[in-house]
This record gives sequence, C-alpha cells and structure tokens, in this order.
Amino acid sequence: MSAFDQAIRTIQFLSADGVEKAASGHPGTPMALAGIAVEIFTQHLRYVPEDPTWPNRDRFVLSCGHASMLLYSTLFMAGYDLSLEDLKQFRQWNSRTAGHPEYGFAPGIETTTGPLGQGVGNAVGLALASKLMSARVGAEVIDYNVYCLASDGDLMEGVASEAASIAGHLGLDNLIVIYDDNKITIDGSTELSFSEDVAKRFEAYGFATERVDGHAPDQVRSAIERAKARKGQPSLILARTTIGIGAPTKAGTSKAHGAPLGAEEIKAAKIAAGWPGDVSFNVPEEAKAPFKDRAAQNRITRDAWKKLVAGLDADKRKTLDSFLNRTVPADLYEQLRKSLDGKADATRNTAAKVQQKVAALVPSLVGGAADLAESTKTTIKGSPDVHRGEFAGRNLNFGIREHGMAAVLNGMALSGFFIPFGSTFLIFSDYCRPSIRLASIMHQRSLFVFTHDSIFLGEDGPTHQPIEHLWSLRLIPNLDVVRPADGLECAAVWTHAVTRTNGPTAFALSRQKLPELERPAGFDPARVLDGAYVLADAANAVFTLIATGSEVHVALAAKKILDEKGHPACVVSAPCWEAFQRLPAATIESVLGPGTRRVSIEAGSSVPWRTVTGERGINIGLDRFGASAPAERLAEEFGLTGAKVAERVLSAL
Ligand SMILES: Cc1ncc(C[n+]2csc(CCOP(=O)(O)OP(=O)(O)O)c2C)c(N)n1
Ligand SMILES: [Mg+2]
Repeated sequence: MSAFDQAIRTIQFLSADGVEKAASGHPGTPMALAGIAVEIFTQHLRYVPEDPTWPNRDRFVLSCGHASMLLYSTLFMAGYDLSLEDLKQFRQWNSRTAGHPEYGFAPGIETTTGPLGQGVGNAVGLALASKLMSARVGAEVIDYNVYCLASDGDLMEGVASEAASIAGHLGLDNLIVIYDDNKITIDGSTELSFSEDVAKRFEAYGFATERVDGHAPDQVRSAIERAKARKGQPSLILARTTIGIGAPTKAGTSKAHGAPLGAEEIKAAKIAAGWPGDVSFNVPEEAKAPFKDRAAQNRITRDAWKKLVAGLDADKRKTLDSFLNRTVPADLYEQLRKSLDGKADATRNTAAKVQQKVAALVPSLVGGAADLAESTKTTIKGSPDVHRGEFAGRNLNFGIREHGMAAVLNGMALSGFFIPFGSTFLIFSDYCRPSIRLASIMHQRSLFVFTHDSIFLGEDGPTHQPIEHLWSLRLIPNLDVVRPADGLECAAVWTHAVTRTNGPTAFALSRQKLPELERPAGFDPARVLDGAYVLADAANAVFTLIATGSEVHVALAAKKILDEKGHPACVVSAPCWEAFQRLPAATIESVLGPGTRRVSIEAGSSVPWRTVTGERGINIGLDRFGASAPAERLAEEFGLTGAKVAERVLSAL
C-alpha cells in the first residue's frame, strides 16, 4: 500500500475509532472524505503545522462540522499540535477535540462549524479577506486559497446559498468548495427532499463546477488543479462519495452518519481494507510521510515569505502591520470625542459620523450593508465600493442577504486582518442570529450595526419594529449589545466595539432624532465606557431610572417631574449592559443605588429587566407588537413620554 493510501486508511480508521471510543459522533463522512482531505493536505494546502497562524497560509474549512474527526485526524497526521491522546479524548470534558470543531481549541481549526451552511459563509469571508489584502499589500504578500468541504446539509441551507451568491458575484477565484455529494442525510436518501441540480445552481451563482468521483484520487487531483488555476470564478467540485465507505453493512446508508459503527463493523472494514482488524488508533509512521513532504515544501514557501516581508519598504510594512495587528490608536476615544459636533440627531447619524472617524484611524475597519446603506448610513466616505476584480475599497454591498452577510463577516474577522461590520435594521438581526451566535462562541470581533432599533421607527409598523430583539441579543453569551443615547455614547460604543478583542458587538441605533444629553460639570467621560453610569444624580433619591438609547431623554424628562413632585430620581444611562455586568458587584450596586426603587425604561421587552429591578421594580417597555403610526403618537399610546413614565412611577407608590 502506498504511503498516500496508508494516510487515507489511517485517517479513516482514526476517525471511526475515535467515534467508537467516545461512543458518540459521526464516522461515515470522515471515512468517505479521508481521501479528499489527504489530497488537499499533502498536495495543495499551504500550511506550516508549527506556525499555524502564518498569515499567508491557505485556509481549510470543514463546513460539515459533524465530520469533526476527519479534521482532527488530519491535523494530527499533518503534524499540528494535536496528539493521538487528544484524538482518544474526542467529545470528552475539557478535551481539545470537541464534538464539533471549536475555533481556538486546537491549531488548524480555522472556524467553529456544526450549524450547517455557516462554514461555507465563513469560507467566502476568508476568501474575500485574502482578495482585500492582496489589493492593500500586494498579492505577493497576501494571496491565499480557501478549501471548503461542504455536505448536502451545508448546501441545502440558505446561508450557504446567500454566501455563495456573494462569492460568485465577486468572482472569488481563490475559493474552492468541495461538495460531498453522497446523496445521504440523516433521514435517509436526499431523494426525500433535495432534487435540484446543485451544479446548475452554483453555475448560476457564477461558480465553475465539475463533477468527480470522490474516491478516484486522480480525478480529485486534476479537478483541484484546475480550480487553483481558474481565474475570475470560484469553483465547486461535486465529489460523488459513499458515506462510510468500506463498512460492510452500513456504507452508503444514513446508518453510517451519526452513530458509532460498532466493533464488528469496524473490524470487518479494517480487514477488508488491509488494516489490522484488532488494533485501534493504528498510525503507521510511513503514513505521515506525504504530510511531512508537503510541510517541508511549505516551510520553504513560508521562509521566502518571511524574507519578502522583512524586505518590504517601511510604508508597506506599516500598512501590513496595521492589518496584522488590527491596530487601533490608544487614544481612540479621546479622538472620537473631539470629533463630536454636539448636534442633536438620530444615533444612526451620530454613530455614522463617529464611524467615519473610526474608519480614518483604523484601516482594518471594512464592511457594508445588506442593501440598506441609505438608511443605516454605514458607507465609509471617500472609499470606493468593492467589486469583482476591484478589491481596494472598504465598502461591500452584501445585497439583501443578512444571514450570508453575517457569516461572511465572521470569515473576514477570522482571517486575522479585518474588523468587519455589516449593517441592517435591528428587526433583521433575526436573519443574522445564528452567525452572531457563532461570532460570540468564537470570540470574533465582528460588528453588527443595527439601526431602526425600536417602535419609534414609526410608520413601517409591527413587522419592522423590534420588540424582543434587544434582550434576545443580550441573552447570547459574549455578545455585547450597545445602545447609545447621544454623541458621547456613540463615541464610547464605537471605541468599545473596535477595541474589544474577545467578542462581537451588536449596535442598536435610532432612526429618530434624539436630543444631546447634558451632563454634570466635571463628568468623567470614561464612565460611559463602564457600560452604565449615573447620568443625573439626585439627593435622597427614591427612584433609580435605568434607560438605554432613545429612552434616556425620556427618563430625564420623567426625573424632572418626579423631582418636582418630591420623589427624587436619579437616572442611569446604560449603553452596554454586558460591559456594566463585568464590573465589580460593589460598583454595580453603587451605580444602581442600593436603597432606591428601580425603574427600567426601554422601548422593547420589559420582562427581562425584572432581573435588574427586582421585586419592587417597575418595568416600562413594550411586551406586545408595536403599531404603524408616527413616532410621537406611539410614544403617547405606549406610555413612553416623560409625563407618562412619571405618572406610571407615581402610581406605583
Ligand atoms: C443548521 C443545522 N441543522 C441541522 C443540523 C443537524 N444535522 C447534523 S448533520 C445533518 C445532515 C446530514 O446530512 P449531510 O449534511 O448530507 O451530511 P452527511 O450525513 O452526508 O455527512 C443534520 C440535519 C445541523 N448540524 N445544522
Ligand atoms: Mg450527505
């Protein structure tokens, strides 16, 4: 048996053995795709296992994350820092080999996958990032390929279709998607639910496609060679495979998908493949040879790259570093504050002005809108749009593809070069949510800029008015939701978002004009970065009014009435509840006022605020859908004016 074939067998049976030992997992797809993985990792992929973050490495994305043992076995064989012991710990507590690949758990895992379709979106973002970088620092410095393995489920999912449509539109010829066309999903044959011609669909997106026998190495090799050489089009290679190939009774059936094969089945498969039937986790040294050869070649390429980078002129080097480090000036907040004009405006407009300044100071900031740039105002002025073949600009047109946009943003963030943003209305955060969740899991600095953040968008009515969205986003762990109330808060939340290196930020910005807030003399602007702070104090306060965004000025108006009526209230503005929660408990208590009665005011779901305001709390918001009407009328009807809030608070006395 050749070393190449031994490598395939080794990965097939490491995967099957790993699943068997864990008594849980997906053996069939790794067995079927081992040949393609060996082909990619030994013949095509540019990587250095001991230098896994080399910026110009090719990226490998296993979109069908359920086949995680394929990735783990391959990374192990390729010499990454992942041991045989790690493979034996598959799916166990604290192991690096979780059920689905988790970004950051082991080197070589370029993204977290498992929710089908997302990996395809990430792969598009990774490919786009390479194109953007080539345009900035030259293709000799950054120009990598992205290899993505995708299953039937991946290509059935809408998010992959949206992202693929973007990739085809932009002609991302560094993207090679290999489709595991095994005609099997969990419930059985794809005949049950999937009858379109996938090749034709991808051709319509602008992909070049070709069909191969996924178990014929020469066919796979030449198809990948052609894909690499292709200019102006991404490639989809439809590889016909047999799930669980070699398993005597389960091959080709959904029984090979998501359960251990069983001792007898594995043994028979091993013997039939010329493998020792009774040995688990068998790794012949020879099987590693093709990977070692590839790594040796790649080291030469990497060393030449290092030399090239060391020889770059100072300007180019500085440019490259500003992306490699995603440099943000240390005094960003100060500079943003200085740029404020103090004019009352909608926070979508005020934040947009702040964003222009951020863009001028942070080269890594790139992004776009899902066909709402006119409304979200996120276009970076003075920079061209990105088009097919023209990647120097900073503005992307994602089209009406919110989910695809969010998954692509994550890929761009994962590239290591960009702080990407994508914008749409807050109501459509629902269309982005699975990707926002993954950005949070992966600790990626993806920025989701949502405007039209409440019923006060007015006339468009209930379908466009977010209600549960603020809290529903706040419920995602490690996502920071920011809802600024005025210019200073816009400066603070933009600073927060671009300097936050361990997670994403979702913005909620108003469509309607808001007043600039007055702050007491000597107010320390650093307090805004705390996430919540006392905006207006009161001696002997009876109430603490906690408000966010467009309801902060309502709280101030209510305070005035309450103060006058002899029930003094202080106002806490909370532009980022998550940041505030990370402060010491004593600080939180002192801001919220230990002895006062707490009142939350936010134009959205009020129920979750009960956890903040407590048993005696008063929660003013909206626990029903909104209505189509001018904003002023809605404020009156839904009790969100200063007078109505004061009335409600007093009635609770
Ligand atoms: C968004 C999403 N929906 C459902 C699942 C559960 N799930 C895991 S694999 C799978 C389908 C398996 O079929 P396929 O994608 O063709 O993979 P194969 O069995 O061929 O490896 C499903 C529905 C998931 N992981 N992600
Ligand atoms: Mg399948």
